[in-house]
Amino acid sequence: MRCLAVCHTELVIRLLEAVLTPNAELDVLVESRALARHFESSELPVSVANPTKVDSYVRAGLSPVTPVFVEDNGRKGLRKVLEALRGAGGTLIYVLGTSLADVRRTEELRDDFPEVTTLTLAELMGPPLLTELGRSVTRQRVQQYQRYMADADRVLILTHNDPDPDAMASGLALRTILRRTRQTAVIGCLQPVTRPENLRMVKLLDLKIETVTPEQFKDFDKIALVDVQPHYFPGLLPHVDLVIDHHPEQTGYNAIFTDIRPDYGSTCTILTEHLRAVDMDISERTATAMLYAIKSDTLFFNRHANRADLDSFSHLYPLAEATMIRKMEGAEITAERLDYLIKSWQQGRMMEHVFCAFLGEPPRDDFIPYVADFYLQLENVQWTVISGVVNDTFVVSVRNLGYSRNAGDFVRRWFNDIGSAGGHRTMAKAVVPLEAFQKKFGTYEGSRINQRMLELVLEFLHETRDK
Ligand SMILES: [Mn+2]
Repeated sequence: MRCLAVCHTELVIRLLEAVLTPNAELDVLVESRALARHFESSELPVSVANPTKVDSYVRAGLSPVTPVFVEDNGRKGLRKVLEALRGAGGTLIYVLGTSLADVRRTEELRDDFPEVTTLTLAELMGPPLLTELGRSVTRQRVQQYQRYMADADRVLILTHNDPDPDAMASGLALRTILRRTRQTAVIGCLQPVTRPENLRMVKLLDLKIETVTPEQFKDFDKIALVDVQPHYFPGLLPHVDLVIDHHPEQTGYNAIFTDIRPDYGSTCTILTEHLRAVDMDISERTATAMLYAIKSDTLFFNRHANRADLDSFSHLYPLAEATMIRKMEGAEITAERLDYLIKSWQQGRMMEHVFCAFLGEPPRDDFIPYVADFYLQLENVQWTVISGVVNDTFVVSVRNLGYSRNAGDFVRRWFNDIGSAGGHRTMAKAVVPLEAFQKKFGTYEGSRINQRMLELVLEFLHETRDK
């Protein structure tokens, strides 16, 4: 491809040469003889011509498929240059400005020259420059905590209970950044992994996630939290050195270093940036875990994800083992989950597009959201409300298709006063001590609990419809 540039400054000519000439031929047209002389010894063909004359472009061999870059030097002549280019048959015209004032001026010409594309050096250079600057800030921060943790004998990387892929992969990533081994940096939690797909990840990647007790915290010289913040462990942590998390920022704790970014889809995204900032090699196993974590925490970019998540994903992708991720994702339906799907289908109730079922006392609470997600896929179902009792706690998961009332409002409406209740428009959860549930709703018998839940949803939906 051949390109033509109409320029006034050496910098812009050199810039275009550096960017374009590996792939394209570049001819440069300048008005000033003095400027042309700067390129006498270079291989770049720079010729002197009047850029406001049609003839100049005809002689330069301009065709409708030649991209033309016009440097806007802020002088009045731009309109004449564009008219001459058009007169010579040019159609692929890019005006290159340096300032916002240039953009405004070119925009005034837009009505007369709709075919012209406006670019500024600021927007061309800005994104990579800002990324680089951001990386330097991150680099400083990472180097600080690397130094601070360096002389500790043993570090505890603590995650939330029942660690999910993001928590576990963040542990691996942080261990890499701290240049430590399994022995000198323990990834730990108070309650171990239970969900089948997470256990599968542990097995396939040979992860060692240790269950620790609060009494053991003092055996570690330094404690780092990933994918969780100290308020999750009220009164249990003697001190916290480092917190890296993407959940909403909590107050009321002291940590030496924190990096909390609630607008990120996963903690692994933050840690990918840390690893990149200090040019750390990421092993295939760690990259695989982190890629899987970003995928699962963002529901493959279906839930809260931003540019940084996409960027980290594409950085990790070539480093990870794709077949391993397919294995980790594996079959979602296990025999025991199928039991609960069948049970809820036989005992559940469907009314006004709401599917409501009580699972009794499942051995783990993940059966409840699983069943709620599953039945939302069923034809004609718009809401699912699935409940069960786990360790004397009444747990309810609510899902809807997103175009009706807010699921979070529903659980807060009925359960906020007796337990914890919260969530978003399409998914919400409430966890209530069984005793408190019975006291407020006066029942604990399977089919009646379910009947009561169905009444609560319908009442909620009707009261909002009447408003
Ligand atoms: Mn997470």
